[in-house]
Amino acid sequence: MKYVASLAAAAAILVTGGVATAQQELSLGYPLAQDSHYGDGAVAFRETLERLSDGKFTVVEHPSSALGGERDMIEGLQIGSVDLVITSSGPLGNFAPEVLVLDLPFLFRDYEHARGVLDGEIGQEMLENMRDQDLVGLAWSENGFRHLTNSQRAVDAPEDLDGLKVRTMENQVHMRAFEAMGAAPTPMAWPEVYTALQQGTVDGQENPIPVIAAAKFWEVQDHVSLTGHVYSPAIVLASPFVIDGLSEEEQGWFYEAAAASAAATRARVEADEARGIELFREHGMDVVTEVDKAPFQEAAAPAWESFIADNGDELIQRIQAFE
Ligand code: EAX
Repeated sequence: MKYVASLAAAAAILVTGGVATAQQELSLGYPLAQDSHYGDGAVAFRETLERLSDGKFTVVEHPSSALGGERDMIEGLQIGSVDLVITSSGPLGNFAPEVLVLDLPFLFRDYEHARGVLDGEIGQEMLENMRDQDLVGLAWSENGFRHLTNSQRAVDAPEDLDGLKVRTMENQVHMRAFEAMGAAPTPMAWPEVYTALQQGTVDGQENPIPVIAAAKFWEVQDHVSLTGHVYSPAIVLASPFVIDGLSEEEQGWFYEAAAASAAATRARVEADEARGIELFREHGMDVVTEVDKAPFQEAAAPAWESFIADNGDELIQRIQAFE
């Protein structure tokens, strides 16, 4: 009922050439500032959808977690209080457990591998299956390979993580991996992270270069280690309340807008990565660029074992076999 009321409030009647068309204003939430890879993705989504639909659908951006944390926004899609979301896949496994495989540390070899799997059969199956969770997966987008930052010391081996309080996303696979690597993982929603780092509630956090830059973590963290311990997908999601009932052509506009969004986000991830290390150093951070990944991978192995015990390894094998 709430949705119907808000839709009615948001809908205006647009009269073009004597034909009355309902115009629909849609909310698009994302966790980062507008000047970020998600912001670039949001602009591309908005411009593409408005162009394809000839203004029938308009999009209002709500950056910087204005509509809540990532988990809150996903719940909002399910009940129809939020229309569109760009989010990391961090909390997504709590809704669609199948995607948890993507969170395994050191699963993806590089960007090409990750993008290929997500845009290919495996990723597309996952998007389709999200319908069962009252979510419409429009396209996989990108956050990037995650790296560790902290306030205490330069980290270049798992031993350096010993006892370090590291904020992780609300994701069981990530928590298990950090525990196995010797850290003390503390799950926390994104909107709380900056303050937790500032106040020393946690010593560190891990995120891709574009997120570290967008959040200006140099203000609260001294050390960065390019551990690249896990690839972090992002996703463009819509509420079934928006998509259901649209014609096939209209639905197609949303998928096309999401594809344009993912492309713009990935391009910005690449640009941010190219200038990230220099930017961090300019802001006084100590950056460990040469990290030997093998010992981290070995230390994180128990996270794989727990995952396989619960879910088997069929999907892992399909992903690893992807060329
Ligand atoms: O989506 O919570 C996180 O660490 C995410 O990577 C961040 O919100 C960007």
